[in-house]
Amino acid sequence: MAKIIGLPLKNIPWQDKPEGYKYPVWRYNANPIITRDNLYMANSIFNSAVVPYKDGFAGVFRVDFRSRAQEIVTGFSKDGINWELDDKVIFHGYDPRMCCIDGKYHLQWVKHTPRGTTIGLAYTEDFENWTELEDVCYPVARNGVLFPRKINNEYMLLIRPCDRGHTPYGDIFLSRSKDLEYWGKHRFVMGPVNNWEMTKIGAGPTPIETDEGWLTFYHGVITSCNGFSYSMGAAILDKDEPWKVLHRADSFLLGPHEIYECVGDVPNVVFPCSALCDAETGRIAIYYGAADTTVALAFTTIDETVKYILDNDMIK
Ligand code: BMA
Repeated sequence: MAKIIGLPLKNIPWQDKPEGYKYPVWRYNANPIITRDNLYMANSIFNSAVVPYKDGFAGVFRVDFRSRAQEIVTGFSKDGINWELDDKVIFHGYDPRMCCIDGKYHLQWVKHTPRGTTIGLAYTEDFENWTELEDVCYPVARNGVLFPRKINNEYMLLIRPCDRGHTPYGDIFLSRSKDLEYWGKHRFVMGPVNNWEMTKIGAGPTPIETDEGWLTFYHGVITSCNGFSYSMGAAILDKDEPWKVLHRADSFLLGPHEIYECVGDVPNVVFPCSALCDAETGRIAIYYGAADTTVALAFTTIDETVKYILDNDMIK
């Protein structure tokens, strides 16, 4: 039995696994939970991140408006499923991730610069006032994901160097910092190996601390005759040296199957950006962008996921 190391989250959104379902991650039966109808002038609302906040939840949402500007807005929810989005743009860019460290909510997002995208960092305590930090690196990079605590006195960030377009390659690296300002001591973490992720991979939700190491969900991309197809994989990274991959599933855990994952602005995309977890019960709720159009929700437990990774482990 694997254990999540962290806080209890009694009000985690949850649905039991459907009877007879064999796979480790199952979908919320009323998906998608957020559509373009959640915000006036939205073309699509998708790859987004949520955290426990006060007696409910807060989130940072990717909204592509009807102008097709890519923006980030905040939103709030009592139950993690029904969300009220604010129309005020907090940052320009896309694919936000978020974690809480010492009472500060840290946002990482893909930030546009005239020379391509980089990873922006900012934090807030109240989701109103934001302090923006230096960009993590020079362009071009995407999929910046911060670990939820310092490890041996250093912040750690997963990052995916890329090009200015729809990058046809991509490995996950890790950068370290003592102050969230200067980043270095870069390490290679992992690259595509299996067919389902052969084109590129990128980190997803904030890694989850467990007694086995850091459970890290990520997206992997295969290129077919019809273009890219995005699925969700999982690996366990070393507790103290998280650039070391201890275990990694050779097959995806969630891929585009349902209609809202297969049809949309970009078909066949499951793009996880956030996971809530309850250390008491081992429950995990994963928020993912579906077909670059909506936000959907899926569930697993630490036991189900770790068992699947170990049963299909490609690290021998
Ligand atoms: C990536 C990013 C994601 C998007 C995905 C599929 O390069 O732009 O935001 O979900 O492509 O289009």
